[in-house]
Amino acid sequence: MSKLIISGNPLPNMPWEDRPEGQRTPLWRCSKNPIIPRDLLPTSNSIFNSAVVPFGEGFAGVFRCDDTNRRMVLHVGFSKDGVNWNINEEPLRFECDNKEIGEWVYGYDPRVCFIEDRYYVTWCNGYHGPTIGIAWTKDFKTFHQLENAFLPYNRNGVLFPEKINGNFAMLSRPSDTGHTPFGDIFYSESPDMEFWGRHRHVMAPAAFELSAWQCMKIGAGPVPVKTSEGWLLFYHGVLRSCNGYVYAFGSALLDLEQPWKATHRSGPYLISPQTPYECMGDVPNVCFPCAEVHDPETGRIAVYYGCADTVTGLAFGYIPEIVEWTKKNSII
Ligand code: BMA
Repeated sequence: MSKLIISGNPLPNMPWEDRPEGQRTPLWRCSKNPIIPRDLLPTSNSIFNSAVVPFGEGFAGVFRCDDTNRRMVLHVGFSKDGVNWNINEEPLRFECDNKEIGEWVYGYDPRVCFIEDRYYVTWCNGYHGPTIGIAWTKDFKTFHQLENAFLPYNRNGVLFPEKINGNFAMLSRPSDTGHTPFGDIFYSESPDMEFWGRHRHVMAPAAFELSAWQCMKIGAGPVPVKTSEGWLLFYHGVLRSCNGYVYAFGSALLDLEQPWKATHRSGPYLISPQTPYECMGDVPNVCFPCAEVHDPETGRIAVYYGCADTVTGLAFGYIPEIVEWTKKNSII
């Protein structure tokens, strides 16, 4: 194969650890995991399923910090190295011209995506049930909230980092009000970040016999990474065991011009709950990726993922290896 081309700005200061000796899978865990403890804030019950992007000389993020009332709230954080974080004690509050939309109910599982000249936050926003909220910021101080993207109920709204066919594009996962026992990934486009349409089906859960970790529901994870072999998407998949839901994640490649067409999709998972901090916590057995940072020059990628709905973990890999692995192990 000719050299894989990876989009994005150089990021030589990204968090990184070399592959441990004997490690055979394409992603390996950070030795400092969990990098964010549950009680980093005086009022936090748990900090997980959070979004990180390069910002200024370092990194910024929007974090899901459930508080000790067990309310789901978002907080802004900053870091020099992407590993050690300072998270604002005050919750993030969005500015919104429309009171009906801007009224805060709850928010969780944020993603942050840089498009053109600003950072967009998408999150699971409480509005008569969960739906996808959208806001933008340029400085991680003031956030401007826009209309919700979809009707309730929806989760896992993940933007593409550039327009597709002239429109903004987003993956999402229609759901229900509870612990949804189903879920396919869909794709939608918008000319203005307000009106969303051209909805297309992307992927359904896999057949149990083919790939059991993703046989009940699936949902997009971090913002997709553009490569010459397609959009690299990490996504979570859920299996229902006799002890409840188990969340792992794998990878897929989506067509560059028609990203609702998945060309490859991994049968094996990349990361599944195996360490104590992934297997024990408020919701045991959850690995839930929401963000990535990468350096196109070296092909290095770091994936941020929530662990057991309690703490935040980090895993490392090389994009060209992950792309090759996804193709080699594809179930489509
Ligand atoms: C999903 C979301 C995630 C959570 C997961 C496991 O429905 O609520 O925030 O990590 O369940 O509890």
